[in-house]
Amino acid sequence: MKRILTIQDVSCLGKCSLTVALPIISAMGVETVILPTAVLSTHTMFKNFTCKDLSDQIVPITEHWKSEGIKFDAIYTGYLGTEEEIETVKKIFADFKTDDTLIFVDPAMGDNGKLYPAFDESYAAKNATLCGAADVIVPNITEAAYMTGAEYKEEYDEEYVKNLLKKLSELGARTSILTGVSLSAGKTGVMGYDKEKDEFFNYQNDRVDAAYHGTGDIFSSVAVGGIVRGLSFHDSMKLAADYTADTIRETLKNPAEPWYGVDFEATIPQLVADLAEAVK
Ligand code: PXL
Repeated sequence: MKRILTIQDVSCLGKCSLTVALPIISAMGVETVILPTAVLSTHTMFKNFTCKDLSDQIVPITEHWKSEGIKFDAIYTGYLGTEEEIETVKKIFADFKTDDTLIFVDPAMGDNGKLYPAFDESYAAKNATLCGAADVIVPNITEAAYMTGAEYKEEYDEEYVKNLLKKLSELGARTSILTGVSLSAGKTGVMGYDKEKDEFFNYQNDRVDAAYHGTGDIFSSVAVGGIVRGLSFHDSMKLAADYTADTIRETLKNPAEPWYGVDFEATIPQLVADLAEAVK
């Protein structure tokens, strides 16, 4: 069985970061090793959340794994609380990367043109260096603009997205994937760039007019799970984009839908079936 290490916080309630990565990647038939960087009562969109930083545990935990000779097929990072944590994570990449380890970075730090409350421009610059140590990065347009210094636009064309992807690729990763890219009315999806092949790829889906927290983490979990299960980047992005859109649609059917996250639990059986079909 393949094995992914994912490094993110535990937001105990909130349907994001590790509480979505662990169930989704496990359901995709991949062992999921977790490295919790902090424990929060909820994600940071709630008021008055508690937060216990666990960064002093990261080195002892990974040293133990090293002494056991543990290897990972991929290392997937999401929301990281501080710049120091990003530096520690870079060392983990250097310690555990082999020729067969995919480094997948989701620089989760903002949306809709703004950084999350905990972050500033210096944090965004540090996240850009983490992207430089990755094979695959999956920012949204907000995160990409902060990391590259490009202008953030709500309305844009394909040229803008291609330029942003090229700028992202200069950070260092071979494959850059922009999420939340809408290239025509009623559609939304992802666009990627493989700098070694100098090739763009694009997948657009019907747009669902609702925005929920945690959907970026859901997309990334499925994308990295799909790649590790042997899907091409393009097929993996398609699986992840379809699952995210279907999950939002499913959530909207629930009259008691929670505002803080999506009902991804309801769509896991379909994800498992779609993955089985895709890897045939
Ligand atoms: O979904 C990204 C995320 C993860 N973890 C925490 C967050 C957020 C987004 O706000 O607050 C703690």
